[in-house]
Amino acid sequence: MTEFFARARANIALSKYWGKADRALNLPAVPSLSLTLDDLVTETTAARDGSLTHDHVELDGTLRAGDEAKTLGAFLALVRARAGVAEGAPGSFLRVRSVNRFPTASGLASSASGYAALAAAASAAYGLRLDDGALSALARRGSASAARSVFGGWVELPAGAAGDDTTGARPLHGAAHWDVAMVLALVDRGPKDIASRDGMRRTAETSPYYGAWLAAAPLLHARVRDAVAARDLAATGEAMEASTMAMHASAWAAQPAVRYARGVTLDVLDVVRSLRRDGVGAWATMDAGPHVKVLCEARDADGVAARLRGTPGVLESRIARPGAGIERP
Ligand code: 2P0
Repeated sequence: MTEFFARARANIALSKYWGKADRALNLPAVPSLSLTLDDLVTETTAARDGSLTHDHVELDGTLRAGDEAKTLGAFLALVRARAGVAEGAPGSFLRVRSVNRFPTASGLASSASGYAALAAAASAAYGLRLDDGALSALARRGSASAARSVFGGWVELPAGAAGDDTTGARPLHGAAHWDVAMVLALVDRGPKDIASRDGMRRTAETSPYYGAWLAAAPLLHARVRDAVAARDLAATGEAMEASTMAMHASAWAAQPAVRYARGVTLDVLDVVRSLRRDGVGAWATMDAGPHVKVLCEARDADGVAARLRGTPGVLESRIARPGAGIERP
C-alpha cells in the first residue's frame, strides 16, 4: 500500500463567502478573499487498500461513520470518477488518515484545510495529476473555502456561474506580500451550533436580507481586494468588518435566526474598537462560530493578543501569520 501525503493550512476570509450559486456543484454565490494562515495545519495520508469495501476515513483518530462517512465517501467517489477508477473495483477504496495539527483548542474552521489536503492526497493516490487550479476546483466540491487553502497568502475565490465546475481559487499575493497577523480569540470549545452549509441554506431560503447580501458582497469584496493590494490596513479592516457584518446580518434575519455570535463575541468586538481608540490598528472578523479573528500589523500582534487574553470569556488567544500553500506529492 503506497501512502500519499498532503499538508494544507486553514484560511480566514476577509471578504466572506455565504450562499451558493449551484448547490449540486457547491459553487459560491459571491466572491471571497482570504488569507492562508501558517500554524493551522491539516495533515492527511491516503492509500488505496484492496481489503476495503468502502472508504475508511479517520479524522483525528476517529473512524468517521454515518452521514459524515457518506459525505466523505461521496467526495472520494468524485475523485475516483475524475481519475477513471471504477467504483467498487479491487483497490478502488481509500484508507485515509487526517490529523488537525491546530496548536490550540478546536473551534476554528478545519473543513478548508481538511478538504484541501484530502483532495490532494486522494487525487495523488489515484494517479490523478492536477495543477493547482484544478486541485482548487476539486477541493471546492468538498467545501468551497477549501478551494482557497490550496494557495498560500492572499487568495481569491470568484463567484461561480451555475454549471461551471471549473471554478477554483487563484492566488493574488504571496504570504510575504504584507507583514500582518490574524490574532485568534477563542471563546468556546464546543462544536458549532449550525453547520455553515445549513446556515447559508437557511439564510438563502428564509432571510429577507439575503438578496441585499448578494448585492453588497461583490462591492465589499472589491474594496477588500483593492485595499489588500495597496497594503492599506485601515481600508482593508473597514471593508473586512463591513463584509463580516453584512454576512452575519443576513444570517441573523433568517427564520429561525442563524446566529453564531455569543455575548463574549460582542465583548471582544468592543475590545477591538477600544484598541483602535487607543491608536492600535486592529479590525475584527467572525465566521460560522463565536470566535473572533483580529487583523493587525505583525508588530502589534503581541499587544493585541494580550488585550484579547485579558478579556473575560476569552479562553485562548494566539497569533497566526500568513502561511504557505498546499504541500503534496
Ligand atoms: C468564508 N465561511 O468565506 C465563510 C465565512 C464561513 C463564514 O466558508 O458549504 O465550510 O462546505 O462550501 O466553506 C464556511 O463554509 O461551506 C465558510 P461549504 P464552508 O470563509
